[in-house]
Amino acid sequence: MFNIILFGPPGSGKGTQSERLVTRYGLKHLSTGDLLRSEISRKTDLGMEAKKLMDKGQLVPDSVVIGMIDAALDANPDAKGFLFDGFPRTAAQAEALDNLLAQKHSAINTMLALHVSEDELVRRLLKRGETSGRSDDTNEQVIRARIVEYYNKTAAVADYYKKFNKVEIIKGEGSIDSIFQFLCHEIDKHKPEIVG
Ligand code: B4P
Repeated sequence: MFNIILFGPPGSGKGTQSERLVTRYGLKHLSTGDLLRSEISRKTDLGMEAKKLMDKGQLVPDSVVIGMIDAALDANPDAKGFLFDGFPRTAAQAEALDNLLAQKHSAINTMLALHVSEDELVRRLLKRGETSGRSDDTNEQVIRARIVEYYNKTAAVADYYKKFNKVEIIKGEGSIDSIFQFLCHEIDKHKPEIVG
C-alpha cells in the first residue's frame, strides 16, 4: 500500500487537491471532515455531538475520529493505498494511525504539508461559506478559532512525522493547477513504492 497524509490548516486546499490526487493515483480518499459531515446530514447521535464542536471551530474527540478511520480502513481491504485528508489532527491520532496501519503491515509513506498565510485562509473559507452551506465557514470568529485549534493541537503532528523524515512542505498559494503539479512532483519521487 502507498499512503499519503495531505496536511495543512483549514482552508489550505486539502479537500480541493485530494479530489484530484485520488483520481491520478488511484488511492482511496479518507476525509474525516467528510465522514463527520455525512454523520451530521444523517442526523446520527455521533453527528449531532460532532456538530456542536464543529460549529464552535473545535476538534471532535480523538476516540471518535480514530474509530471512524479504523472502520474505513477495514471497509477497504483491497485499496492500493489511502490519502488521509484532515487526519491525523493531533499527536494521539497520529500514533493511532501508525498502529492501525502497522496491523495491516503498512505505514505512512509521505506527508505533504500545504503552507498558506492566515489572511488567505480566512479569505478562502469566508468565500466558500457564501455557497457551501457549511455553518463553520460563515463566521469569521469560528474560522479564526479553527486556525487557533490548528496551531495549538495540529501543527505538532508535522513534527511527529519529521522525526521519520517523511514531511515535504508545499507552497499552498497560487493556482490550484500549479499546486497540484508540485504535489504530484513530490509523490512521483516515490514511484517505485506506488507501483510496487
Ligand atoms: P475539514 O473538513 O477537514 O475542513 P477544512 O479544515 O476546512 O479544510 P478543507 O479541506 O475542507 O478545505 P480546503 O482547504 O480544501 O474539517 C472541518 C471540521 O471537522 C474541523 O474544524 C473539525 O471540527 C472537524 N474534524 C475534521 N477532521 C477531524 C479530526 N481528524 N479530528 C478532530 N476533528 C476533526 O479548501 C478551502 C477553500 O479554499 C475552498 O473553497 C477551495 O475552493 C479554496 N481553495 C483551495 N485551493 C485554493 C487555491 N489554490 N486558491 C484559491 N482558493 C483555493
